Amino acid sequence: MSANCAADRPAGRADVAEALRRAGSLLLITHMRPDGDGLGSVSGLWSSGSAAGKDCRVLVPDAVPGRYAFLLAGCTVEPPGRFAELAGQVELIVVVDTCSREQLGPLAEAITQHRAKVAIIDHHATADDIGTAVWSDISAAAAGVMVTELLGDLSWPVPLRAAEALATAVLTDTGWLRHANTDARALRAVGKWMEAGVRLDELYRRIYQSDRPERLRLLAAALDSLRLYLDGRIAVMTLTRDDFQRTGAFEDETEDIVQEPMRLATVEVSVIVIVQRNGRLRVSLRSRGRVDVAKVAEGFGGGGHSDAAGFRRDGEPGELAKEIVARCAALLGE
Ligand SMILES: [Mn+2]
Repeated sequence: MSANCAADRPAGRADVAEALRRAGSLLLITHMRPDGDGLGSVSGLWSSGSAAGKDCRVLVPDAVPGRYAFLLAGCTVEPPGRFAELAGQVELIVVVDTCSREQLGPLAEAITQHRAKVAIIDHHATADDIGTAVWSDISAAAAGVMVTELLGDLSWPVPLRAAEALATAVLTDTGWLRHANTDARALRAVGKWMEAGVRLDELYRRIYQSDRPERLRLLAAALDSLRLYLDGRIAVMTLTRDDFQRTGAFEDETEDIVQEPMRLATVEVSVIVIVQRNGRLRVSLRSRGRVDVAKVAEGFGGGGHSDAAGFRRDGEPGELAKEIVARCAALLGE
């Protein structure tokens, strides 16, 4: 019997598929600091849902990074200020790639009033009680894998741009099929969209080889700040306000820089501390597997996956870096 047989499907998947099938109007939402998975999944649902005759609206609680603007080209992206009005109008609110109120930023309070019509499609461990139809699958490499499977269940038409968006979702959350979360299920989703006409080389170029020189200079500044601890097992980089001013880079151009120290054979954990425009510190962590960085981030009020997590905090970058290194060292048994 195939793993795709209806009898084997988790209840959440059937509940969410049914909610999507029934609703005539959808409000599609993803998390703060939206990434390729959140935006790609929303975009895929938006264009496929629209092709299926649904009235689809998209609302993003934070700025859309330039790198991913193509995913929502031609789509009216509603600001968070319109949430209350739109949430009242639509039949179903679909929250994709998060189930954490904190990750919804300005919508965190308002969404609780609409629990009865909220559906969740998510693959994170942090799960608040914000929806009634909830498909949470931490084994899924990306929310885009789950949306791919849902669209198969629904038999909705999938225009090429939806296929591109969903391929982007899976490819970006798996580090272009390099990270430990890459599995056969993720490859099947990508394979499906390749068969629909998606060109992976063109997507790669559009997403990762379309940087501005300012971003490359910011990367240089980050590499220049690299400090190694514990025989090179912990890497810490810092980006200051001066780095942004000097290079002219934007705050949304820091994505994936934290990945760079993983080029070093010794590195188990990579950390980047970024001083935001508002003066707060934003920290991203990556792990090669020995340290559960979600646990580290949770200790500072954040969260994420065991191999990719983050948090925000007030403080001084050097002091915070020391604290993080000490926590990671403890988890490495040092
Ligand atoms: Mn994701």
